[in-house]
Amino acid sequence: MPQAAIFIGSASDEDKMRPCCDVLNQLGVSFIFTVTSAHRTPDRTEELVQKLESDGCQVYICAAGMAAHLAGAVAARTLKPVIGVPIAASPLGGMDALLSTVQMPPGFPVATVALDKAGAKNAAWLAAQILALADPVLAEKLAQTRADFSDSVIKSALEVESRN
Ligand code: RP5
Repeated sequence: MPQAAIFIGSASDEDKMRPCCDVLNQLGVSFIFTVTSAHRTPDRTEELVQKLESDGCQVYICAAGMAAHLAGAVAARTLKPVIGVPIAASPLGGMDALLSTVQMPPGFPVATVALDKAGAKNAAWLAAQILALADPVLAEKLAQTRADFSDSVIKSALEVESRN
């Protein structure tokens, strides 16, 4: 049973979302990573959510570009948390996907993170934080990772200062 699902609207989104898989793998969170489109494969999107709901998936991460309706389409079909990653895939530089993802009507929230790879990573962290509410081992891994981030800043500070 995957704990999380990552959907991308097109194979062209894959490179930008691989960092999401990397973070989940690093934290030991099980997931499926697949392509489905709100517009091109609406039936597949519906079937995937139905199957994952019955398999016990706890959180969805949806990444799409342009008129990005994938996260919203999933949010309409589940009560589990849905995290949206807007992808910059058009001459509008991702503003189209950002607004399409974030501006959900009341009652159907999509927790929208940053665009592209930064958002991909934070989508994974946020999904892990949600799962950690009921998983003390994962919560400890997250705490350790925060400590590692802190250590790396201190190390960088010492290196920069040593060059003064
Ligand atoms: C969206 O349209 C996808 O998520 C992708 O970001 C964008 C372009 O898709 P392709 O034309 O590259 O398949 O649905």
